[in-house]
Amino acid sequence: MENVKKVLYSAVQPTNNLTIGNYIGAISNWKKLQDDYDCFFAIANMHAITVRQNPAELRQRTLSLLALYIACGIDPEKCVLYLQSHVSAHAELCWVLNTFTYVGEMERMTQFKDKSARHTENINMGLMDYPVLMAADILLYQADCVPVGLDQRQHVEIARDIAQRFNNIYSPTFKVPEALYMKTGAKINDLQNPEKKMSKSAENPNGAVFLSDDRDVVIRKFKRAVTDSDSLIKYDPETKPGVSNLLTVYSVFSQKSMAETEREFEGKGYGDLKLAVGELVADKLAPIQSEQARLLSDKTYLDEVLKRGALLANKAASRTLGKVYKKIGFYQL
Ligand code: ATP
Ligand code: LTN
Repeated sequence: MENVKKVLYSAVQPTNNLTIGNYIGAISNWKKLQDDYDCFFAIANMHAITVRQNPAELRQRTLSLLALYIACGIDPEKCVLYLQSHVSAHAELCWVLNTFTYVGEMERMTQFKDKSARHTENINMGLMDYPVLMAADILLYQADCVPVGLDQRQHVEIARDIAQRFNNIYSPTFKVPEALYMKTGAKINDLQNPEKKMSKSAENPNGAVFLSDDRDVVIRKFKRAVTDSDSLIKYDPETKPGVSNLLTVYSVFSQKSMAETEREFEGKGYGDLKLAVGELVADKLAPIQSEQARLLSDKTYLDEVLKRGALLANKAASRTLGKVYKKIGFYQL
C-alpha cells in the first residue's frame, strides 16, 4: 500500500545552548510525533549564520545538537536527521522564493525587528531573508505540519502565504503547511522576567535554564524564579505569569495535566513549588545529558547519521526543486 503518512518538518538553529523552552516548545514534541508522520528534522546552520558565529563553535554545536536530538529520543532510523547546509536545494529554492516575497513583508517581521535592534552592527540581508529560507526549508519537503513554539507563528504564516502565492501564479506545486503548537508549553517564559519568552540569548543568564546546566544550577535558577506577592498556587497567566510558568514547566516534565498539577500543590507555598520544579527538571535532564555526552564521543556514528540524512533529504528536496524550476521556465537538459 502506498505510504499515507503525512510529512512533518522542523528545525532548530545550532546557536548557543538550548534552553528548556526549546526543549518543551519544540524537541520534546517531536519525539511524540515521530511514529505518526514522515519526519524531517534539520539543524538550521544556514539560519544560524544570520548572526555572526564563531566557526569552531558552530561546528561543535552542530554535532552537539544532533546528539541532543537523538538523546531526546528522536530515532535516526525513523526520521531524517540532517544538516541544512548539506542540501543545496535550500539555498536554491530560497532564491526563487525571494522573487515571490516583498521587502515590506520582511521588514514587518517581529523577529527581524527584534534581532536588528539587538545586532545593530550587523543588520545583514540574511537576517531579513531568514523567513524566506525557512519557507524554502518547509516547502521543499511538502510538509503538512510544522511543530514549533509560538514565537515562530509569523514565520510559518509567511511560508503559507508564499506557497499559496506560487501555487496561484503557476499551478499547485507546494503543500500549504500548518503550524502545530502544543496545548501546554508552546511558550515558556523567562524565570526572571516571566512576561518575556525564555530565550537562548537572554541577557540575564538566571532567567533561562539550559539543557546543559548542572543539577545545582538548575535548582538554584528555579529557587530564584520571580513569582508574585500573594501566595496562591494557581494557573492564571494573565495575573500570575511567574507561578503559571512554573506550573507549566512542572506539568510538561511530569506529564501531568494542569488540573492535576494544581491539585498537587494545593495548600503549599511558592518555595515548595520552586524546589519541586527544580528537582524534577534536574532529574529529567540528567539522563539526556549523559546520553548526549555518550553520543558525542562517537563521532563516526554521528557522521553516519548525517550522511544518511543528507542522502534522503537531498532526494526529497530535489524532487520539489525540479518541479519549481520547470514551472518557472528554467531550461532543463
Ligand atoms: P534565540 O534566542 O537565539 O533567537 P530561540 O531560543 O528563540 O533562539 P530557536 O532556535 O529560534 O531558539 O528556536 C527553536 C525552537 O524552540 C522553535 O521551534 C521555537 O519556537 C522554540 N522555542 C524557542 N523558545 C521557546 C520558548 N521560550 N518556549 C517555547 N518554545 C520555544
Ligand atoms: N527559525 C526556526 C528554526 C527553523 C525552522 C525551520 C523551524 C529553521 N527552519 C523550518 C521550522 C521549520 C527557529 O526555531 N528559530
